Amino acid sequence: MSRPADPRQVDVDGHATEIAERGWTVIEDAIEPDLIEALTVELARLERELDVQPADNSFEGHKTLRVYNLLARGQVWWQVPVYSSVLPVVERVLDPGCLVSSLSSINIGPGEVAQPIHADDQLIPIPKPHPPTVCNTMWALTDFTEANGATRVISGTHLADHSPNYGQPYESEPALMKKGSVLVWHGSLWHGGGANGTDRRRVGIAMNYCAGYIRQQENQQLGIPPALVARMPERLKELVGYGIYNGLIGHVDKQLPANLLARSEGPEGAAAMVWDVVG
Ligand SMILES: O=C(O)CCC(=O)C(=O)O
Repeated sequence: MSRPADPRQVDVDGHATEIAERGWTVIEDAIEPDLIEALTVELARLERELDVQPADNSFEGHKTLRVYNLLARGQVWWQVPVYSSVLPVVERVLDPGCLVSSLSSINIGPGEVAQPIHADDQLIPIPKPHPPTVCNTMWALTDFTEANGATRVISGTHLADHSPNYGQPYESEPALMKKGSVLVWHGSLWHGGGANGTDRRRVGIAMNYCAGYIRQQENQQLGIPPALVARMPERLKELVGYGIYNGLIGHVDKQLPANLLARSEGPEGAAAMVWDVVG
């Protein structure tokens, strides 16, 4: 396993403030080069072996390859949700009870057009603006340039009282990143993948998180075989949804879901629900 970038180098407060104020931030040089290399090789293998083809719709793209449910597709991906130079920023934006919402790749091919501007939380029917219920990240496995389709963002829109109209053109700017950097944004931020006018692919890993009290976008409990989850480190088990939020949400007969997994290494016995604590 690769060693994560030194989390002490990451200004968690500064990044969280930037997200609160403009809706997005870039953590530069966040990913260790050997992990970038491992993810790049593994993604290429998956795309080949799964014979991944573009979905051919305006949202997922016409020349874009996406592989979903990556945590079920190899242990190299298990390093991503818990990565120590990124997760603390997400925990500051949501809270430490946050969950993996989805983990997928977005490989934008030459000639791809821009994705419609959207907000990742726009299907959640609660009035806006609201505190972040979603916090998403894009790991740059290649440089992200204006020419090759860097994610386009519209600063400040996470504070708007509505979501964008799908398909309407908006003025936006590219979130430029060097390979190895990570873009983090508030789920209400208006954004979209850029057009790729180059002859090279723009490859990113979309590591998306949500608050511990809302539903995950990809169903992690069904999508990842429980026997596989049982082998995950405890923090990753919590992040995929086998913990309980605020001492209550997600329990099974007052037990931690992680305890009910086959071969779980978690503590045995019933967990203290919030009911027990309040007396
Ligand atoms: O590929 C990108 O840069 C952004 C993609 C995105 O926002 C999405 O698919 O929801």
